[in-house]
Amino acid sequence: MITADLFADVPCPVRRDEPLCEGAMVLRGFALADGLVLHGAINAIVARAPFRHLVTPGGLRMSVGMTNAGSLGWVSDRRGYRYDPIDPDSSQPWPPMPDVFLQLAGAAATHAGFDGFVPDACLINRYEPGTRLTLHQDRDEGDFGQPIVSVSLGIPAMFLFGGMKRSDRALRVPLAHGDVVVWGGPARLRYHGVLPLKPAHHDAFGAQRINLTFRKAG
Ligand code: MD3
Ligand code: FE
Repeated sequence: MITADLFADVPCPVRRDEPLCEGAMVLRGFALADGLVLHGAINAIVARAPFRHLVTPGGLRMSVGMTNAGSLGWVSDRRGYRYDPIDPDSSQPWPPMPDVFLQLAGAAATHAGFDGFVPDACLINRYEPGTRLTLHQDRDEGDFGQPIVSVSLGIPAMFLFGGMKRSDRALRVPLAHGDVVVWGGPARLRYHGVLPLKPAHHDAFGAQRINLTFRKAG
C-alpha cells in the first residue's frame, strides 16, 4: 500500500499530545473528527436548556453563557456554587449526556492515563468575543482524584494555567477547535482561567467558542 509506506513513522500533524505539566496533557485535535456530531448534540441540549448568565455568590453576572448535560449540572447563584440535578430555569432534569460526549471524554482520559473515567456532569460554556473567565479553582466536585476533561470548539482562546495560589504566574496555552485537555493528579487543583476572546469566526460555530468540561461531580 502506497500511503502506508509514505506516512510510516510520520507523526500526525493535527492530532498530537503536548504534556503541560505532571497530570495535565493537551491532546491537540483529539475532537476534530467528532466536530459535526458534537455540534448537533450541543444544539439539541441548548434547545432544552438554553445558555444563561449565572450570577456569582457576590452578585456579579458571569460573561460566560452556561448550560449543562448529564445527571448533575453546575450552577451558581447568590446562595453559592453547587451541582444540582435540576435545571433551575426549567425545573426539569438537565438533558442527558449524549453518547458522543461520554465516548469522547472517556477516550481522552484513557489516552492521558486516566482509565475508567465516567463523567456525570458536562458544563457547556459559551464564549463570545470579549468574554473571559477569571482565575479560579474547580473545587465543587466530590473526588479530586478524578480528572477533568475539557473540549474546545469554535473560535480560539488563550487559556491561563496558573499554580496552586492565585498569585502564581500563569502559563498561557492557546486552545483551538478540536483541542482536548485532560487535567488530573497534581494539576487538578491548579488555578486557571481564559483571557478575553478576540473577535473571530468559525465555519460551524460562528463567532463563539464552546467549551465542554466533563467532570465526575457526584
Ligand atoms: C485546569 N472552564 O468551567 S476548561 C470551568 O475554557 C473552566 O471554559 C474553562 O475552567 C473553559 O471551570 C477551562 C479547562 C479546565 C477545567 C478544569 C481545570 C482546566 C483546569 C481544573 C484544574 C486545572
Ligand atoms: Fe474551571
